[in-house]
Amino acid sequence: PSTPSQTLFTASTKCIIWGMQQRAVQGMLDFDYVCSRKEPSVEAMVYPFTGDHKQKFYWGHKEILIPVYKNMADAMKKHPSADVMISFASLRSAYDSTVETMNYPQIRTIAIIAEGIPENLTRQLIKMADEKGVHIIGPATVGGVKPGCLKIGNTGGMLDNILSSKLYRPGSVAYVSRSGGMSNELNNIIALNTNGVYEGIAIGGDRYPGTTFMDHLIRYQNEQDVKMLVLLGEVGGVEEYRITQAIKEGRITKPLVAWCIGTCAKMFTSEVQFGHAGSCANAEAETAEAKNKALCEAGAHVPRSFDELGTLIKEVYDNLVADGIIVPKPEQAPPTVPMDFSWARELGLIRKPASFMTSICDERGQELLYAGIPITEIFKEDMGIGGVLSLLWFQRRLPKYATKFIEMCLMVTADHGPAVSGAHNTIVCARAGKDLVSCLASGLLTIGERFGGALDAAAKQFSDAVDSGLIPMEFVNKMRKEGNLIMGIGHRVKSINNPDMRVVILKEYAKKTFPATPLLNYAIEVEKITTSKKPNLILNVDGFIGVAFVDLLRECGCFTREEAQEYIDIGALNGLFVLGRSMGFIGHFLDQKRLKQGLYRHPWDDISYIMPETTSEQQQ
Ligand code: Q5B
Repeated sequence: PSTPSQTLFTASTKCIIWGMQQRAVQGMLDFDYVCSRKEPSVEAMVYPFTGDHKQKFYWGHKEILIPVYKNMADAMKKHPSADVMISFASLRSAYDSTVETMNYPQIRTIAIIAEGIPENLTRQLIKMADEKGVHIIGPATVGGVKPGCLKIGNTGGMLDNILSSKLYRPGSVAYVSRSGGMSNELNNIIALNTNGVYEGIAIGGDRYPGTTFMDHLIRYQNEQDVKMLVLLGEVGGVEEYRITQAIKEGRITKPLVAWCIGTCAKMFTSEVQFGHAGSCANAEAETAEAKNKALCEAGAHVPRSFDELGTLIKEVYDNLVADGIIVPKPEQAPPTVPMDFSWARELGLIRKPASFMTSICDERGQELLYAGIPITEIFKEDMGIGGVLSLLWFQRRLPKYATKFIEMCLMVTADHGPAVSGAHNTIVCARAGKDLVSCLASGLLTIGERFGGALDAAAKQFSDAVDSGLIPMEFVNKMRKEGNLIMGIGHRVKSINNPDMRVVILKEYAKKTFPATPLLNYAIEVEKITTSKKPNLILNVDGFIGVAFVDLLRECGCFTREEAQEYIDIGALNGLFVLGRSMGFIGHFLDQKRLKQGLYRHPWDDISYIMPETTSEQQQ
């Protein structure tokens, strides 16, 4: 870069973030806040895949909005004071977006996080950046940190790490490393052994980093408040020799503690490629050992092993303190940043009563669970709709005969022609041009005690009668005396002369498979009495399912008497008709649409218009 000694970041540095990286942005804002920055370092975000909008973040306790722009041009125009771009672009888009960024002279520093950008493209970016005097940090880096000023993206980890490494206020030690992970190690080592980090940059693991060790060390050399330097190099490349040269030529005069990692490479018989693209020694001079030796000979403080790095840093630091070059400042507690709720809960620091409780389905884990049973098992066991319903409605596996009965109920109630209330409503609604959900809802809303929704009331009336010891005749008389219809009795078209085959099928099955059917037997006795009065006062489909289901709940052995009663009381049984008939209503909706039926208007001749009688005065 044309101005290598430039200070990159100050306490008023403003950045633009490329990419929808909310966590990284929140981390930067928390860092800013804990550093007592006056304003957030993040001005705006650029994300080409959504329209312009705002994202909500925390600034300490407060909530703030940060604008997101679809176009970089808009972000630059609206935020002319931003001079840092932190690019989370993928390795595929990083080149283009960095070239675009360099078209805006306001941007002086670009951090490129992406790993795996082709080397020829990176070299082109470096050339362009050199021509324009732009500093590139990366690619393949976490970025860097300057306490009190700026944290690039995820550098330094979470807030607890920032606090423990004292990155919220500047120290006197500036470092440069390749790796982001190792830079965090350095943050810790430096915090433990000195008055802290002044600035730390991870130049990235690629063979061609945008800026080099030298670029940053020379900057640090020129920063008055930097009193000592730390270099964490790596096996591979010859960059460290430029530093030895600079020390020898007196361009680097501040004490430098240096170590190149990768000395273990000599333990392998073949060439070793470490994690970074650039960390492979192609010649003896590129080995970590050779570079450590050269650094030591040039006058850098080089430990015998990485383990001794901290001790040596402390030794050099203590000497600077003893010489009065560093005067440690009294520590001041940083402002507290509220901990994120989810993190605090993960750490077990807080608890909060949940607003909702649920006990039937859990979708959070690897597999969807219905009442604790993984969905794969449900299919493996071929539990069917009846099995699923038994889990979701009754929270337990019911025996096969019971789940089959549930399925039979759904099958027989699926439809009963276009003339019934619900289907009629669905049809009229469909012909008014409404959508599936509206038409279905319109049909479902007719379900009630007269039509299709008499199951629960039938279950209750009949079971109460049996439980209170009324014989069928007493029950019928009592209901008549009270002026109440018996729920589940009576049908508009079915009668003893025109039996409802749905009921016949279900009755046969229940009698054959249920352990006992006391309530059904009772209802059949009631039916004998009511049909003797009128042939259509049969035990209808609602009534049959209602009473048979009480028998199932009470006799199958899966429920206590109280549990069985609870399902009757909370009104579970109408659900069977609602679910079953939804199939039919949807069928009617599709049918009307398919038949291209127009808007329905009921004919006048089928409506009896009865106006209130008017007096002669009113007529005048
Ligand atoms: N009477 C179902 O009435 C209907 C009596 C009764 C004692 C009774 C009526 C009723 C109870 C509710 C019920 C579910 C309205 C029906 C269904 C699904 C469906 C529908 C489909 C499908 C029929 C004539 C005489 C009067 C009444 C007496 C009538 N019901 N007495 N207990 N329950 N039942 N709903 O034919 O002395 O002459 O004045 O409300 O179970 O919805 O296919 O259509 O799948 O879609 O109009 O099957 O029974 O009889 O009201 O003219 O009464 O019988 O007191 O006596 P009707 P009404 P009286 S299944």
